[in-house]
Amino acid sequence: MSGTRTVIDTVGFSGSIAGRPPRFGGFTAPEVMVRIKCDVHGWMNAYAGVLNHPYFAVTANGGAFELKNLPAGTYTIEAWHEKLGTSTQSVTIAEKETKDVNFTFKAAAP
Ligand SMILES: [Cu+2]
Repeated sequence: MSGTRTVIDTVGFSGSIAGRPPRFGGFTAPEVMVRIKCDVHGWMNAYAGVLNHPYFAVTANGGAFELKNLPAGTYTIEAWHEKLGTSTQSVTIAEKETKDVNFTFKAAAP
């Protein structure tokens, strides 16, 4: 689950250009992350995480996140940042237990 793949490479996705049919056929398998970009405007892009479970979160402004209602078990939690890459941690959680997991990303020196 590392790196990114650009799945949508046509403006047909938005239907913004007449006569160009959409080429996007949907997601068929879990994948993190899929880059979505615009062929017309180079600065327009987004990322989508395609998962087959409900245990994911987008961080708040301060970086906090919550994964609620995880069944007891051992999990690999992966944090992803579009410029800083990924970081993983293993966590074992019991029924109704709450645990803190912290990720630190270091930006490259300018
Ligand atoms: Cu655009």
